[in-house]
Amino acid sequence: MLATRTRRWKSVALATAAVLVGLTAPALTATSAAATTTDYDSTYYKNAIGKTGASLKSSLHTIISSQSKISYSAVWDALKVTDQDPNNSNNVILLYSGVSRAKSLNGGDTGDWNREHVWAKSHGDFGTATGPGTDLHHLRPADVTVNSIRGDKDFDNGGSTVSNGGGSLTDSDSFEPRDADKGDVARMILYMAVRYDGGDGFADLEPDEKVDNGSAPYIGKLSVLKQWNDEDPPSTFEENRNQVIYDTYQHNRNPFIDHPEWVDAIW
Ligand SMILES: [Ca+2]
Ligand SMILES: [Ca+2]
Repeated sequence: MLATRTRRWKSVALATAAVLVGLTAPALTATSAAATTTDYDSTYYKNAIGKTGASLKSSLHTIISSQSKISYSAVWDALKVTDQDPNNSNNVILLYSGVSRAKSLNGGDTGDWNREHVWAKSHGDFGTATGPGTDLHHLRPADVTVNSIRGDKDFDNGGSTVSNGGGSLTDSDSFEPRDADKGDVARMILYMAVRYDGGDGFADLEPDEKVDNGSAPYIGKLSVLKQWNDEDPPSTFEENRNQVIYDTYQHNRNPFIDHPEWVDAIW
């Protein structure tokens, strides 16, 4: 069951229309993610509601750290469920390119899809041991070639067109997903930052403002991720995979899919 969601604009800037006809069209600009309520506020998120900043982040860490974990080999079959094409149950939808591809084409050859770590596993060097490297909340099916082009780059705007990348761009030190995946990427990265705080034998993952983080446990750029969270609110597809992960696999949720306004409340 999907959580019901009520949105309202927290703040809306109305550009003043020019009085004289023909000069300027009125513009309506959303300036932050809409505040939301979900079915989980009085239960799952009970201890986080009403908090902001470090207090909210700490509460959410405790809440989402209660979870089941799966092995890296089990991730293949899980992705065939979490990312199933709603219009073709034989296929999955690939991150970045947005194409629908046969579930049976999972593998490592050109034309296959494989397991994209949106939080690149070299950033904090957590590998594919059961833990952050097998956390479905940031793993997505991606085209093998596009996944290789993204590599372990940080996220930022700009670059040249990625071949078969659905409109994604890249340059020497960063990757920009296609518009429809920008918010998804932001919410996955920030989920990882809240979930992994160094207390479980893995690095404390955090966002920062850099694009040359290398193997440090950071991913940038935070200011760009915040912008992407605002520009690309959670879709039905994204909400569904959050629900499937919660119901079937890990029994924890990505708070930023349920409450995208919590991104600005923390960062
Ligand atoms: Ca999206
Ligand atoms: Ca962290």
